[in-house]
Amino acid sequence: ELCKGINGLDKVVLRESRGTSAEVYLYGGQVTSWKNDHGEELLFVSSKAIFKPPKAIRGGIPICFPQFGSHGSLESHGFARNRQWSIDTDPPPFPTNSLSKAYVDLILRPSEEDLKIWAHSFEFRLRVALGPGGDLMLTSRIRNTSADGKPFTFTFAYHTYFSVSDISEVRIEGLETLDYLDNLQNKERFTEQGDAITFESEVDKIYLSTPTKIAILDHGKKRTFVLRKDGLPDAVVWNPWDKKAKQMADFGDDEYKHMLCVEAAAVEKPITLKPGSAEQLKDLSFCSIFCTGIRS
Ligand code: TA6
Repeated sequence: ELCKGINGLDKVVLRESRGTSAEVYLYGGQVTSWKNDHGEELLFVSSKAIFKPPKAIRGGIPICFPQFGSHGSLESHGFARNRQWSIDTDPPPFPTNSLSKAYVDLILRPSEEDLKIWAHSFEFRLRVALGPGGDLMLTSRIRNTSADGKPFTFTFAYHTYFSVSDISEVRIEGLETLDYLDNLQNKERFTEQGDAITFESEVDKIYLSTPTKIAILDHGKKRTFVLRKDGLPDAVVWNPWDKKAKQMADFGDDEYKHMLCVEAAAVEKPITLKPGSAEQLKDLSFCSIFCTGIRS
């Protein structure tokens, strides 16, 4: 269902028979809402988010492409998150989404202006689907459509903002003992010690070669998010904490307590795509998030 969202921007609303729903803005190809069958919102969007180009929407799931963060010469997190995407009304079958009836395919192709800042022709297909169990599934299929025969290289992330009760009540399982690059310490490499990850101050880390399954446990809301991913070896964990929160115009001063970004990503080893038959169609990434009552 295509309808008008904030500031008249186009959005697609997906509904699944058990009552779960999701909303995707064509601006940014950005998921901004995912609700469970009790109508509870599972993603965080700032009350100060600006739903207006050229600013990316603060919250939901921004798509970082063709660059994650400042890992390159483009604007931070690339340009896909502040471009207008279009709907493909005749999408191809995807093996990963065969179970889902509630889905939409959004397409992004570079404009003439985009080609001036990143000289590679591509087609980015983002499928957003609600699974039969209420899980949210995102699949990205990126094609190199260059006529010049040259490969291109990019970094990527699903910059997912989870809604949490209180950051002090949250822990992440699946990243302990892994290596990470710390964005707060010149992107230097460290090794995580000890148990599950908990939060007491600003965090901005890129965990490397992470497992395909990561769990985010929220004791306050008695909820667990299980993130599964494929084709995306890294996992970024970010919370701006109080000082950074105050510096962001589109983020409330206390909102850091109620959000946590855990992002399926490919940062350390950029992905290279060749044009031409065999490599042209490549399922880049799959990310699904499932939310349940907390494990005992
Ligand atoms: O994913 C973490 C990060 O790269 C942080 O460094 C932080 O700045 C955040 O993303 C938000 O970036 P943005 O450009 O949306 O303000």
